Amino acid sequence: GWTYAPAPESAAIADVKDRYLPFVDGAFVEGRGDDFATYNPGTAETLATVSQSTTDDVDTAVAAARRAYDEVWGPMSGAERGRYLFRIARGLAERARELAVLECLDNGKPIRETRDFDVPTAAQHFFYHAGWADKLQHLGLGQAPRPLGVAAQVIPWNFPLLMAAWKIAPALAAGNTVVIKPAETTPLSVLVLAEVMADAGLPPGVVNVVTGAGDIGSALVNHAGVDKVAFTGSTAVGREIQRSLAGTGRRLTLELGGKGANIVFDDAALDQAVEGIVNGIFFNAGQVCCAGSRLLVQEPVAEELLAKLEARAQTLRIGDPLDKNTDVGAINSPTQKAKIDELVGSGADEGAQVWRSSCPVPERGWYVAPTIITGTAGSMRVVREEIFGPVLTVETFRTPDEAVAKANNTPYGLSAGVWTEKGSRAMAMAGALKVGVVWDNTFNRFDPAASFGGYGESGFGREGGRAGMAAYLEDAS
Ligand code: TXE
Repeated sequence: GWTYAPAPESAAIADVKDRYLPFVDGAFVEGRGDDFATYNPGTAETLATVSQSTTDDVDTAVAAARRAYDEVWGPMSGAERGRYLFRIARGLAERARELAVLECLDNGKPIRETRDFDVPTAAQHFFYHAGWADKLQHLGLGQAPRPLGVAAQVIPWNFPLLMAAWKIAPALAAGNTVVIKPAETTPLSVLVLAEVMADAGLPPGVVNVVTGAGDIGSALVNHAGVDKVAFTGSTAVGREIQRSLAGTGRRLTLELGGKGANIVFDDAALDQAVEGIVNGIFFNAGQVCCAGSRLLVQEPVAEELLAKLEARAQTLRIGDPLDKNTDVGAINSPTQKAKIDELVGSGADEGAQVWRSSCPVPERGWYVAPTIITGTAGSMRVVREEIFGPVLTVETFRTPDEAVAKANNTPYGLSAGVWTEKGSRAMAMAGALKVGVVWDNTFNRFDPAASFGGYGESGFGREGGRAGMAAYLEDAS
């Protein structure tokens, strides 16, 4: 079984190297572009420099992935592929402490989260998908399911290691090879994952990691040598990718933004709901696609719930992500912080009331204190747009139908939470909400066996579970 690594201490900062290289065809090689810096959001200082890939490097990586697919990984038996995945999972577990520190420093999220969630869940994804590799033909995914070929994967900065595991593990289990591009602000943990994969003996070219920003992401997803594209990121970029891939015959899955509703009925266990709401919007400082960013509360309990919620939010400690006592860490980049501040400002300008925790916030680094916005109207930007920060909007409702109407009144459709002691009501709500995942009396629970994905502008395709495997197979449905 999995045991958590001992709590990391700041001394582990020594694990961070000065400079990182892309991983292509089984080796860490210089990119042909200029170096770029990645920052520690907790202090706003440079954390490391990274050698940048060019479009030529993307060509090299795709060619390596193609060769590895044709010659090694495609022909390999599922059982053998599974053994590599198990080795990668164990390698992640062995380096859990180092990865937790690195992820904390590069992303800005609290060490408690990277230690207890990001890193163990990434390892779980490899363990889970390792088990699929030799069983595909038994599970109704076609007679002898065929992989798609070379998968191009572009991932965001909010769960760098976990998103990489989430994408790479099913691709490899199904027999595909991979070229992946991490986000430009958080490339480090994915490059350490490449080291773990190399140490596991993964044949050269099976997984390649290219580095850089959107231009390299675009070159990768539009590369003619790619058979499948998996993207997680903003709705705007997802739309652009879908447009540019139209008519190419390349398979595409998109996991985009969200505006999840957390719906609290008057019969809910309110203290438990408060914990779920706090987790739903302040976990990873709200930089979560499935965040519960809109609280919908039934009128009779609205006042009581809000008082409890503000009192609880006031107890959250904001600050140094490496401190084990920190609840809310830093925002990943100054751009994201500016976006959050601008949206909260728009709420105030449009007449909403903004409550903010008075917990002191460090002077250096990019922080936003937990924020709750009341007195909102459905037309306000704070209610309609994805804020992607520790900012909760509050609306009230009278009837279940009104709750459903308000929850569904968004172009997104990724997640929702329902808080009620009445099972029949929870089931009815789950059926009526147009979202990919509904949590009942809990929030932000993930399991590699459960498929995850959205409706509408939250994208299409599922990741995890059987549906996630099908997304990497030719004749599966
Ligand atoms: O996302 P981008 P950004 C939302 C969230 C956030 C906003 C902007 O609301 O505030 O998007 O974030 C790569 N072709 N989400 O600007 O640009 C890019 O290099 C191919 C929600 O950081 O979409 C990075 O690797 N790739 C989301 C990745 O796409 C391109 C998580 C994501 O960056 C590209 C992230 C292009 N044209 C943001 N342009 C979620 N679903 O959780 C950029 N990239």
